[in-house]
Amino acid sequence: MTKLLEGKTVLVTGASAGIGRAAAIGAARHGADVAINFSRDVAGAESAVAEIEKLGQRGLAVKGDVSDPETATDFVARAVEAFGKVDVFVNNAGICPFHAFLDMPVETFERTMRVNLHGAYFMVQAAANQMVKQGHGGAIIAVSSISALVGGEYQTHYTPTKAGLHSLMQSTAIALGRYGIRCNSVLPGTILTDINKDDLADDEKRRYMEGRVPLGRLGQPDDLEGPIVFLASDLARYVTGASLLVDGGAFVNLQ
Ligand code: NAD
Ligand code: RM4
Repeated sequence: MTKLLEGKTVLVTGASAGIGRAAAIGAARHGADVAINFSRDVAGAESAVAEIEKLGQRGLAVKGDVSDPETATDFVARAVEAFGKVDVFVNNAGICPFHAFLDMPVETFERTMRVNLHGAYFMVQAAANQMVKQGHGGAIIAVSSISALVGGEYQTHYTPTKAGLHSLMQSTAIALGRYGIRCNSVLPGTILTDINKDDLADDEKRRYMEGRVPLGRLGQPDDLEGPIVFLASDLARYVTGASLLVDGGAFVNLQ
């Protein structure tokens, strides 16, 4: 296999499980040293680092809640201390506490904004400052969502954060282009992870969601590995400000 990220240092937020974990392990499979941020799941973080090391790469887990801006500067500083640089930053951490619109609790709305959008803003800023200081460019990838483009009845707090991430990558692509830093997003469809386990425990909803996908199945976390590694790699050297749907065709499936 051609290794696409040989010699690079990759940082991924929220990588103890799900898509973030798949991205971190995928980066290691492609020759990168990988630092992961995690919030609470120590066992998940340790096992992700063990997988990275099993692939012959260096791994590091740094604990921190991304809703606190200091987590961002700490994560980047710890990664630089361990690996000397940051080449790729993947903003993945996110929450989606499904809830109806009319009685959305203020704290659920605010927490979702703070984790998904404010957290991303300060993480991307900290990673970009480090890349600018290094002077050899870099790649930033946000895990946005198909939900940046379409709505969800129980996601009125969540979809604006995903549209916000998509927009953040467009604006940072402009702000950081002169430094050779590329900014793109992936827009996953419905991927089977902890974030939607309860929501998809409803058989009728799960069948409906599966039925919307032309490729005939819901996604798995490692379906995101290739698209994220591609955008991180030099194969995507002239790609910035772009977004890549990774949804089995769900978005285009009108009729
Ligand atoms: P997941 O619940 O397995 O992963 C979310 C990760 O974020 C977990 O590791 C969690 O610990 C971490 N996290 C949550 N709050 C955090 C905080 N405050 N600080 C640090 N880490 C925190 O679910 P997932 O599906 O892998 O989600 C990853 C990303 O993918 C999210 O941003 C989500 O919006 C996005 N996404 C998921 C789907 C899907 O269908 N699963 C679709 C589109 C986009
Ligand atoms: C995604 C999309 C999926 C949902 C997850 C939580 O953005 O809306 O359908 O399961 O979020």
